[in-house]
Amino acid sequence: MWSPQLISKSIQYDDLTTGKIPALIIPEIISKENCAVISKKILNTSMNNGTSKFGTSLSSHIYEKPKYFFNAQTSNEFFKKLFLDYMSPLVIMRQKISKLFKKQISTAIENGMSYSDAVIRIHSSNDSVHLHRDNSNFEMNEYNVSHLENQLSAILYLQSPINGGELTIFQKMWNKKDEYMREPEFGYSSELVKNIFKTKILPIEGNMIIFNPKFYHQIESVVGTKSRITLGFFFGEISKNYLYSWA
Ligand SMILES: O=C(O)CCC(=O)C(=O)O
Repeated sequence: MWSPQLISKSIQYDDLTTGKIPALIIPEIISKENCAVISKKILNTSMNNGTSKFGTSLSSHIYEKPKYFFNAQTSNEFFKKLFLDYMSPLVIMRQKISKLFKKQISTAIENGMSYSDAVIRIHSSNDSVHLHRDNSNFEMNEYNVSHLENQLSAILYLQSPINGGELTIFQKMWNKKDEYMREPEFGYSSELVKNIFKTKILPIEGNMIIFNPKFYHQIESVVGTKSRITLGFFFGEISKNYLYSWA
């Protein structure tokens, strides 16, 4: 059965990159109490500046490389300040990944400039994310990270919604020929995954998941007044023992 696996000694990096398993769940890497404190801080900041996304992402700077690195600097500073008062969830995520795969991990550097560390996303009632994939090696080849081998995605759930907001992963990897099914704005036609086996992951606060972003995936509609908050980044192999991450 193709279903998300809980962390265990037998899980290998390749199990995710080859698609043998859809995702890995590492439960409670930070406590629910810490999740609540961090989420409160994020929501307060979000209310003040009216944004539902914090942090610079490569996908919104595909053709603006200098601007991406400039914004990444500001956003990395912002995260340092945001997580100043307690053990940074970003640091904890990296430590877990490093221990799990026995590889070092740090944010990618290109020409002496740092990539963006991470992105926080807030999804409120009725928000959903359409079918998409996030492998960067097709349209982002101006950036060195797009050439990294075996790219994966790490997401930490900081706040669970009352209901909904599941991550659905379809057992189908992106292929260049799927581009004709691309929807003009964002993502792909749901026709692409009609009759394709799928699995769902509940966004449980404190849990980190690792999955292969080449698999088509979508976020189901959030139900209720509590928003769904995540912290995420991508990573790939710069060598067999070293991972570079970016957002
Ligand atoms: O938030 C999640 O569960 C998955 C994240 C996702 O789909 C994305 O970052 O593209």
